[in-house]
Amino acid sequence: MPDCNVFENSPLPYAFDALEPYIDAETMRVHHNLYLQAYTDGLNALLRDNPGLCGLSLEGLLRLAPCLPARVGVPLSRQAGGVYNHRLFFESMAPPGTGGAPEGALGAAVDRAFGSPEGLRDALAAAALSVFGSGYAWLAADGCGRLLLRTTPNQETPLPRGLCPVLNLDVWEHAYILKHFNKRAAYVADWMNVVNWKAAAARYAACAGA
Ligand code: MN3
Repeated sequence: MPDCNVFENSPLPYAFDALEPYIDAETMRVHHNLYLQAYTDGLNALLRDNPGLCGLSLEGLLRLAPCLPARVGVPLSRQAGGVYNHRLFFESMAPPGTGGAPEGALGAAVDRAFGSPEGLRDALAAAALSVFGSGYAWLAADGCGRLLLRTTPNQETPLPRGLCPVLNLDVWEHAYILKHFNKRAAYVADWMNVVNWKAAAARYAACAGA
């Protein structure tokens, strides 16, 4: 049997309480240590049962999943999606005052697509509020480097649609219920204070092949 990737629960790039007062420490601890860990364990179990999938990257697994029989493809897209989406979500945030603003090539693309950073924030918030039930709002780049917003249900990603994710916003209730209860709009407004625009700019540059 070939060696198989064993995915590890990558540590948060900041302390659990680093996003206070906007995102509380207990939410971050539960979200990382329980939710992302569970998806990581689920993905590893799936790879053990399907050694033919071993050796692929997370992105490679997610692009392949829709092409597989549903018996394997559906659980694979859920578990690999849960790992990919949470890693990106945690990397999409930074302690208040440290995330910068949309600048450089990202800033120019934001202005072209949304008019201004405020226009992007408003449109992203509206997208996040439009998700019914569990899912994500995404800022992504198409093959021409244009920015667009998408939403996905559950743990789906825009990768099989050929889009390159720049940042994502987790609107599953577990992302905010401990602090914001059922007030998703309050959570989204708080979240805008901890966006890591520097990481988004680096990701956008990678998407554009710059
Ligand atoms: Mn989550």
